[in-house]
Amino acid sequence: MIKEIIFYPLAFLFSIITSCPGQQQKYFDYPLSMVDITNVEITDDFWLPKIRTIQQTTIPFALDKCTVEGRLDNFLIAGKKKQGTVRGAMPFDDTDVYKIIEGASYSLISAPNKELDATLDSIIAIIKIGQEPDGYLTTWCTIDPFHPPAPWAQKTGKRWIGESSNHELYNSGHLFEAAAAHYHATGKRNFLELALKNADLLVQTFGPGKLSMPPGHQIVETGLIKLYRITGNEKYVQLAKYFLDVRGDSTTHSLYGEYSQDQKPVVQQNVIVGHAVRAVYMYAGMTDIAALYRDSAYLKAVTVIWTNMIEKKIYLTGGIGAKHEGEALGNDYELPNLTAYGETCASIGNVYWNNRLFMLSGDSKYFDVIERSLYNGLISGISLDGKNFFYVNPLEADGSFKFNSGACTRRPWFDCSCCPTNLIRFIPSLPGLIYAVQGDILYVNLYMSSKARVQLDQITVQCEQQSDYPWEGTVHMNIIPERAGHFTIKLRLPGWAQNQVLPGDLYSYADSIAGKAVITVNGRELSYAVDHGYAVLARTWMPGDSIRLTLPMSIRRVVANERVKDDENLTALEYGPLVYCFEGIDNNNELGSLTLSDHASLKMEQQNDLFHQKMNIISGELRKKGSDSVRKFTALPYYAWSNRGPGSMKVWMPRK
Ligand code: FUB
Ligand code: ZN
Repeated sequence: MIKEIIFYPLAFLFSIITSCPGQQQKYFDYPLSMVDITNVEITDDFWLPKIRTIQQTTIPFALDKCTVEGRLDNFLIAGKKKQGTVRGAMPFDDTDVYKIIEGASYSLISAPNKELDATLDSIIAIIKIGQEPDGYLTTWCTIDPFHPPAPWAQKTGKRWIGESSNHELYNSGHLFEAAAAHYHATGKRNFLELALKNADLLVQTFGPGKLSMPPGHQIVETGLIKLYRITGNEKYVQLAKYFLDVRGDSTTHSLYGEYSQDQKPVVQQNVIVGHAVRAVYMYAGMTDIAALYRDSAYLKAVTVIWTNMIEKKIYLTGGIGAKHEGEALGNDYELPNLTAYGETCASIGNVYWNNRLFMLSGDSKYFDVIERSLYNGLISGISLDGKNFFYVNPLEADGSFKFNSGACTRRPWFDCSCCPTNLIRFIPSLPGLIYAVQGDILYVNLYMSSKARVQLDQITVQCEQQSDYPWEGTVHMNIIPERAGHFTIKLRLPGWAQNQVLPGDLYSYADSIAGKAVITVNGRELSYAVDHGYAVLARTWMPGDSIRLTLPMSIRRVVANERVKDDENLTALEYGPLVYCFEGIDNNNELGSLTLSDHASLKMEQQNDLFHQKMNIISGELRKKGSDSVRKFTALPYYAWSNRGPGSMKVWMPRK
């Protein structure tokens, strides 16, 4: 099982995490673990309203859509409690229901709500009706396998045989992820039992000498591993690994090709290709396998693929996917702005993947990717009111190209509503990303007001964060160990605060940084060592010690690598972790004829009226092309664009 260990830091070898008390685990695990969401309370002015909006607005809204569009009926029809043919438009409509349960479960941790808890139980009872006695669960196939709810699905009449497009294993994967979250949040087994029954059926069905092909759309791999963590059942890990190992193996199945990352064995893959969501979900699963098996071939593959992404294929907003066709990654440096895809789900999947890479390495570069996605190309997916969505997140709009699934602005829902329900499942899970631990080291990865209870090896620590991030770069922390004790706090120094847009040279700052990160402890400035992007504060901490971190937040100009032809001679603006954009509505609808000179003076001001919430807006002067006349301009955070109907928008502006 242990192949090679050369890629692993020594600490890894000795850090076997046992997640199932009382059970002897055969597998290894990540050397770092995230501080569990149940131990973190967010009090932040930026994120808490977003999490609340998901629970109070988006979840009821999405449940209503699922009801009206027949997603719940499908479970009843499959279980013969209701007459009818399959409803909906996609063979994976079941997953929207699972994803809502997942997000709702996470939201119950931070905001207990008996009514929502009971609603989830009644939905789970409906799902149970749609499950076949042997555990099979994909409603359209149970209702009528010859009539999938999409013309492109395969009518094989047999379970799993059309897996390259039919999404039965994708349905299982989301079922497992959601059931794990529901069990974690509520301690109830009602949903988990359905998932385990389905997982056991997969274990009986797939493997060497049985059905041997990979999922068409990945996610079952990470879902199975979550079930393993709960149950300790090693067959789930083995099946997850099998689903990855069988990919690209033409002796077992006829290959699906690059679109599904099934062009060659996963450990031989070295570039990020194909359908973007499938890709990042798969790499997340591969990273789990790298950790659980300490498999150096898996580790090498995800590291090389990540480097390709970060150096050549990621948008400034953290989005990935350059092409509408196939919802896919483009070639190296192919990053068009108007026709960018940047699917919201891909940003979410990229966060899941980068979080796992962080847990393997303790390197803050993965959190630079997470933070960039989070504050830009991920939350851009949801409107400020929580009821309108982007499936596609371009970096430019002309007001007429219908980039967003047939619309040139946000839409309330889609026939394929993967992105709204992925936002529902992801955003309430955010508290689980802030802190991590390894031994007696506490990592602080994200800055947002919060209170956490952290168990280090030798000591329990309460940690309170107070900040106005991303509008200001000062973070106050109160450290309250249960007693005086020696341990290390590692504060992430974001790439942007160290003059690095992202790891690699795809983007760079065209101006210079104003100062460096300053840290004081109990009012005294400290000099600090930097390790893998973290300021290291190792000392004896006393209850009531306070830290102040001041990050140099200022307006920055970014330029892209000259090989990105679509960004040639263009510049973009950033402030802290935020990418800014220019909307026609604020700029006299003249975006096509304006330039942003390198010397234009730029001003940051707080503008709380525009959307009735705190927001920093950049203003300055743009020059009209070919003339000396200047126009005052306004740029706002990218995530907030298109909250006032269709219109033009640009992230990148001509410099001359
Ligand atoms: O195929 C399931 C989901 O629907 C994908 O992840 C999205 O890209 C959309 O195609
Ligand atoms: Zn999506």
